[in-house]
Amino acid sequence: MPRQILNKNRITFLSFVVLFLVSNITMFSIFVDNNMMPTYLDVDRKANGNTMISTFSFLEVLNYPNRMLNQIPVEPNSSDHKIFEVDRSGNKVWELIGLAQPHEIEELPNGHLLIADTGFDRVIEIDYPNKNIVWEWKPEHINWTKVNPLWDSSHYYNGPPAFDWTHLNDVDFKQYSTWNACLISIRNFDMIVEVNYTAEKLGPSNNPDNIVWYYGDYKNHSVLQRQHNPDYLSNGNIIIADSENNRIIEVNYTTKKVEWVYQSGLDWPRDADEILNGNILITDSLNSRVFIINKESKAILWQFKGDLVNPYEADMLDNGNILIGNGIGGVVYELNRDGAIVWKYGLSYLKSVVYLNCIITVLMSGAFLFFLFTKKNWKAEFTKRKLSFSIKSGVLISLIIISITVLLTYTSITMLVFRILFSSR
Ligand SMILES: [Ca+2]
Ligand SMILES: [Ca+2]
Ligand SMILES: [Ca+2]
Repeated sequence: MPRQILNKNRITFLSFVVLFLVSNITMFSIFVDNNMMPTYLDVDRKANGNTMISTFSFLEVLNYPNRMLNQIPVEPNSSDHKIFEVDRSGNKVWELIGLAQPHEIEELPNGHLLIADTGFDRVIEIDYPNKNIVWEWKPEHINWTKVNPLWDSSHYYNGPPAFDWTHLNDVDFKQYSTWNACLISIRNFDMIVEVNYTAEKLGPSNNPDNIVWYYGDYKNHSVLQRQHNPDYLSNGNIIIADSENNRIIEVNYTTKKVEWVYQSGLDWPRDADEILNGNILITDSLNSRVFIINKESKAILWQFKGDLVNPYEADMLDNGNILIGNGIGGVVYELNRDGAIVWKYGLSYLKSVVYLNCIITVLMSGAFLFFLFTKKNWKAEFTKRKLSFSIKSGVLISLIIISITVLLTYTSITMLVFRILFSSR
């Protein structure tokens, strides 16, 4: 009799293990094959209400986990790396492929797009909605010694200018009264440069004389360390997410002195924007949070952590909502100031996996409990094997409670594991 029970137990247990594996693998394949689990980097709301999203697929991460490290170029027309535009209903209305981990999109006043095409080490301008490249700027073409006589080629070329050697990760645009400028972040140079865009467009382009300002110095990490998203401030200074120094700094444009620092509890911040009233919106990537501080007092005025996994950047929209490119979380969010989601694009793979596994765990534990309570001879079991029975029941009931708790509150373990696995710097 006990032998039979044990066999049934085994069969039930094995069935559920198989169910776990099959359902998880199926779900994973569906998400990966359909490019439903991308990494969202820059997200911008356009004047027409659509949203521009720069992304690369999770398939890319799986196939080439060390692409950047080993400088393995992206195939020229790979659709795994792209920028696309979605309308309010989530319809894709425009798409540009042929990029490599594009990190930034900047809509110009004439409707053209500036793109930081990170892996291909360049800034390109596209005559949107066409897709012709009308300007290209590459650090590779710059004679850096002309920018600073102390910089010879060995200063920057710690390898041949192959794929992703500079990791050029941002471009910002500014209209001065008589000329226009681009602020470009060259991460592996630990440096940002301001380029005279007007002069570049007149040509010849990629002219070192058109670099009118720079900040940072290769490997001098007390100045900058692998930064992201430098922006012009309204006072003319530059704000920079000094990512691997875990701080946000404001640099005086004239003196190049650091005028303001925020570094309280940051872990790889990748974006800091000046918003209304001079407050600062910060994307704290490895802490998976987006928050707003008062610039003077540095007090946190607003914070959102729910369902973010390694977010890349956030913008405050004209309506006061916050748009977030949720890194490897698989979803772009627009939140109101109460933290409620008012618009989203994409599906959360992580969330789906957690839900699926919790549901299976509840079912599995429930079935075991049912089996225990109905098949066992209560009185006999209690006197004979009280301890083992109680432990079994206790463990299963705990599993159910834990699963329900995770189902209800979400986040936690799976999120943390994914964060650690895929937060490649
Ligand atoms: Ca942008
Ligand atoms: Ca930016
Ligand atoms: Ca931003």
